Amino acid sequence: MAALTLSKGALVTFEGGEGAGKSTQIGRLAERLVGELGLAPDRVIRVREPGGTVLGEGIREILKRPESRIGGPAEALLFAACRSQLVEDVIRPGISSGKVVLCDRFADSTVAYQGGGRGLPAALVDSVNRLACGEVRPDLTVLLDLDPAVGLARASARDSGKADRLEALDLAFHRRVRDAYHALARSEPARFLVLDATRPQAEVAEAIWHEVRRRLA
Ligand code: Z5A
Repeated sequence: MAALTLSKGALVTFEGGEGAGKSTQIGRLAERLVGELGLAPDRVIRVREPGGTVLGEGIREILKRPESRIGGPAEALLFAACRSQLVEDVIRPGISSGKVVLCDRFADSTVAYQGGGRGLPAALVDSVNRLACGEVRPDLTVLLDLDPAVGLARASARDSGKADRLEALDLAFHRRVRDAYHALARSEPARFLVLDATRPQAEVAEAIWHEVRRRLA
């Protein structure tokens, strides 16, 4: 298992279905990296996918809008365009300058949603991810795992019942996404930390902190 060290930068990605608690846990981890580990605030970067750049935020709006008509391959390419720009503008420079980059979704999301959910061929998904990420790979990926029915209900409660284009897809789609995440985690056990996202927020945060500290030590 590759150890993250404070002398060099690191990429920690958060994955899982809607409402799994990714944003919540990224916020908690960022606070502890600064407050407990003593990293300067500017050494911790938080980004989200799709988004994090002017291009990415623009495409995000199109991708989420319920009325957008986007086929599977176009969807994969749009997510890849966002990722490519984010890697170039923020992630690669961040890691090179010794920062800890906390990313809300990354290439595994395309494997899970466009591969598992939409059924695009794995080879196609791999090639767009390779184009978008280049040599950049997460040092640690936290997979927050929960039944999609529970996650969608959480997201819906948070957003007053409004569902975006992807959230509105049926439960079977979201179950395929979850299965794809499980397969990814099984194929790279050293990179993935899989946590039961139905546990209380504080317990999930503690498990993440334990793993991050162990790797940063
Ligand atoms: N997508 C894709 O298809 N392909 C790709 O390559 C990429 C993305 C990169 C992005 O949506 C969509 O794009 C996403 C996948 C797709 N779509 N779908 N469907 P997004 O960025 O808007 O949202 P998201 O990434 O799906 O996350 P989210 O719904 O915002 O949820 P979250 O960040 O994981 O959860 P949260 O906001 O931290 O928590 C949700 C609520 O649950 C909130 O009220 C919390 O207080 C509560 N919560 C959090 N933790 C707990 C625990 N432990 N117990 C109880 N309640 C909790």
